[in-house]
Amino acid sequence: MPGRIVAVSMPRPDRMEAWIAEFRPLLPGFTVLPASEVRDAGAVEYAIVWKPPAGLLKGYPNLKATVSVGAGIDHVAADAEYPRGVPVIKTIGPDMTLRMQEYVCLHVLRLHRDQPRLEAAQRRGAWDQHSTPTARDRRVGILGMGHLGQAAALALAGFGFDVAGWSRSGRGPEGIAMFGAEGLEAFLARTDILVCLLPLTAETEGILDARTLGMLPKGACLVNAARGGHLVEEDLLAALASGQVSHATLDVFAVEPLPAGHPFWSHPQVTVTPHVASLIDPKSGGRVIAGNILDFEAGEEVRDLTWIGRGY
Ligand code: OXD
Repeated sequence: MPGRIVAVSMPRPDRMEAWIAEFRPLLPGFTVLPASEVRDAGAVEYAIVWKPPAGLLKGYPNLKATVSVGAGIDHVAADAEYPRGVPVIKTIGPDMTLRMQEYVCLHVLRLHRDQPRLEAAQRRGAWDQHSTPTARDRRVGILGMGHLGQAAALALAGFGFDVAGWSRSGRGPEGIAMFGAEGLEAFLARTDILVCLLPLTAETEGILDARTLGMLPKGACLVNAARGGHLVEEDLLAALASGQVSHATLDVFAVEPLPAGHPFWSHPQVTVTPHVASLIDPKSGGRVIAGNILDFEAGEEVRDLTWIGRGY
């Protein structure tokens, strides 16, 4: 008899095995099983998921909470049958935050220092010596000032960049200029390098389109480390062709893996990375997830607990 069950569902069985091996010793009192091996759906109290199949979670009548193996919960919300009263716990540990800071700083610095142009020059064997502005003359804008957005903004400010943030509430950390819901146009107009770290919701889907890209200063750059659904891909291709956007660094795509032959793969003004900005690993992620489940069980506050449909 498995007793109280934690069911795990992930699209890649090879990765799921490594996660389950981490969870088992960290969740004493629970039987941790792949969802496909659960025989008594009524015994499932927690589900740890990444892109769960539609309808899976509504099949657990005693589910107390769902855990997203990542900061985003859009992959859970995508299940129209999700039992709305069941909370979702996001996974945002210190390692994920650090990785996102690293990714954002790496790519903002790369664009700031014109590295794509230097790399293209190297391929041509050209000595393309030119100077770039210093960080204090480069205006970086972070779209989405949740936990990861704030951490990225502070790390960039540490390099001396002129950093601003945009969030619906307009609230952000001390020292970062903030713009609220009404200030999107002004925020974009002062942004040379735009970094998208928004959650994907009905309100933010397609936010990076011809209209908003057109509000950036001509020749601005984009880094999207949030979700492919934020970006209207054809609008970006048009903005790159017209010079409105000079370079885009994309970690996330409407369809992942990015299909073979997609124009982004070979576009000289696009850098593609395979959704690795803040890829969570079983060692550190396992501790964060198990800790959140145990806190929830003990009735303690879980900071990253939310509900589907709450907005962003
Ligand atoms: C996440 C991600 O949501 O890596 O954490 O995309």
